[in-house]
Amino acid sequence: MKELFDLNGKVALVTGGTHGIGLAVGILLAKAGARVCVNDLSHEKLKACEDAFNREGLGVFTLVFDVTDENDVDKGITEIEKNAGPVDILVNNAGIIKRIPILDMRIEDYKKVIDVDLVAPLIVSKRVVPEMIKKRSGKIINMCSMMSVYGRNTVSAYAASKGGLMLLTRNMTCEWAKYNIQINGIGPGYIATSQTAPIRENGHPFNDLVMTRTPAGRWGEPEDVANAALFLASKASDFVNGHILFVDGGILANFGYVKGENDV
Ligand code: NAP
Ligand code: GCO
Repeated sequence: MKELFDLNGKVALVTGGTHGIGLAVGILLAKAGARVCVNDLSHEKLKACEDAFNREGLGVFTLVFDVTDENDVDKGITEIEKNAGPVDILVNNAGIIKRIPILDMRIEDYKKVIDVDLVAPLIVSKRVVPEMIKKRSGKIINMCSMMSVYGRNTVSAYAASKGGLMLLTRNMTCEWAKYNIQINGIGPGYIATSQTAPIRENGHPFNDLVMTRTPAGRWGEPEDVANAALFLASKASDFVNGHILFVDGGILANFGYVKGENDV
């Protein structure tokens, strides 16, 4: 049974994994035996990431590269291949959000979100897939969102990116599943990280909305998402492909309810 989730001998790359969801994913994959690599834009955050892994008695290979820059990605993956080996498990986790009403959003801001959240997963996947094809084995996990299927005011660029990433995941599946590569997405709901801190902390009214719209009645934790990533990174999901696994406490199942009704 344990071998189903044993990642010993596997090299995993978690992009943007120095904190939040990515850090939880990296630590859990390392606990399952993977040789985990994490990239980020900041040396300082990578050092904090190393400390977090070390506190768990785990090692991690960290390096700086910008996932939106093809040359930087090529150099970074080459470094990983030299130091750890070809990437077996790719978690396209790096992402940004800009909460700006459409009419106020500059096109350059829209394009920046698209570049990180939608183009970068393609750049990194294209760089690592040839080795997966040679090995006839690989796992790609694209960090989508409930915003892959929902919109909301001020997050147009983000939702457009995550919606596109859901369909990019399915198109990767169409082209690469025949090489025994499983490409899936994870669609987190509202998770307590630095990305959602502005709409969660200090009594922000959005927190009330999330608490009432989420049947589980809580914000998700990064570890909730990491658990799904372990499944999609392991043998247990070898026949799961093109799937978006929503980890959302039931929010997508819920149209909503009158406050207090659930207390019955
Ligand atoms: P986060 O705390 O903002 O972390 C995102 C990470 O991506 C950061 O480490 C960031 O590095 C890195 N990053 C951004 N641009 C990059 C670039 N060009 N190159 C390399 N790294 C880059 O976000 P999170 O909440 O953990 O979310 C992680 C992923 O889950 C994202 O894709 C997000 O869209 C998705 N997600 C989050 C939630 C949620 O509720 N939190 C829900 C659904 C989906 P720096 O800090 O150095 O900029
Ligand atoms: C927001 C939030 C969401 C979450 C997540 C929900 O402003 O609505 O940041 O976009 O990050 O994507 O799944």
